[in-house]
Amino acid sequence: MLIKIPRGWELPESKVTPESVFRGRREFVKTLSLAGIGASVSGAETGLYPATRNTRYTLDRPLTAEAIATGYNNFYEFTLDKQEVQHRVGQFKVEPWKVKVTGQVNNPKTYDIDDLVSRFPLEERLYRFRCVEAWSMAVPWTGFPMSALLKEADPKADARYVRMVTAYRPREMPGIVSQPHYDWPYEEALTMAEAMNELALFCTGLYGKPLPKQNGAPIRAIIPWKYGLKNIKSIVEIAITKKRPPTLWNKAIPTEYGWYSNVNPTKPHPRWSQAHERFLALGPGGQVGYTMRPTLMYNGYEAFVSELYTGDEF
Ligand SMILES: Nc1nc2c(c(=O)[nH]1)N[C@H]1C(S)=C(S)[C@@H](COP(=O)(O)O)O[C@H]1N2
Ligand SMILES: [Mo]
Repeated sequence: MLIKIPRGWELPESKVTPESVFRGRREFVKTLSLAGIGASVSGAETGLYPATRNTRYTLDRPLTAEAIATGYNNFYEFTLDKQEVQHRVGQFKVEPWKVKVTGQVNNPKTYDIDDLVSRFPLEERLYRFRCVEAWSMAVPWTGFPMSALLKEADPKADARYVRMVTAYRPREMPGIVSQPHYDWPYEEALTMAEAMNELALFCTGLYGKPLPKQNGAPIRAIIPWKYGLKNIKSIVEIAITKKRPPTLWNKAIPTEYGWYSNVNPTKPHPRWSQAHERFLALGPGGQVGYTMRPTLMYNGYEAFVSELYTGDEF
């Protein structure tokens, strides 16, 4: 449940990172279970975190507390209850992990996750993150540009789209079993131009550490100008296609969740306005609160992505 809390409870970025500063707050935020328990740390990942921050990407707001980003999640393969996800990921095995790169490419390949994170230099970027449900965060992600992997795969001339698929493991993901009406596995897609945009990342970490399971370990997509649902978690397959791939949410409710799902304050969801967002922040008792902010066109990334669109995309 969201409790409105005053602006003063927003933490300045300097108070949230580095981790050593944040750790001092853990007593204070004990009503939220903290990340770390679910984090996957494989041998090859040791020493990769924290990655050097790329200062080209700056925020206009404080970073969201780590306890919120890792304790208030959408990951329907586990449960629809955001604050329960972190407690349902225990059976999910993220090591070993392979990612298959396939389709219209000259160099199809199945990568081991350890190979991926050592092959493509990791960097940290601070991005705004906006869910279609109207809550938002600001998160320090660690990852590498999608373009780095796509260039290595070497798309053929008729490659138009990038399709991404989440692991499908009913025995490890209890939400798949309790919500059989969704068309699992979770799938998302981008146009090739979107995936090649400098902002689009494959992420393997957050807050200077490997991704916790609830955030999509060991690898997920981060496309910061799109609604959260495009930011597919726990990816096992990346397929380059000629035809536009269907996506889980667009197939499920096409009138509510567009294939593009670009953040757009002027296009309301049929049941709520998108003009404002609830920027999540930690309340005095460690509860999840928020402050209202105007939604920015393309989530504030207009300068990077407006050339990709006419503005009519949905
Ligand atoms: N596989 C998978 N990926 C997913 C989802 C999901 O349910 N399953 N939820 C999406 C939605 S709606 C959001 S808002 C973000 C949430 O990411 P976070 O929990 O790291 O904040 O993940 C996205 N990626
Ligand atoms: Mo979302």
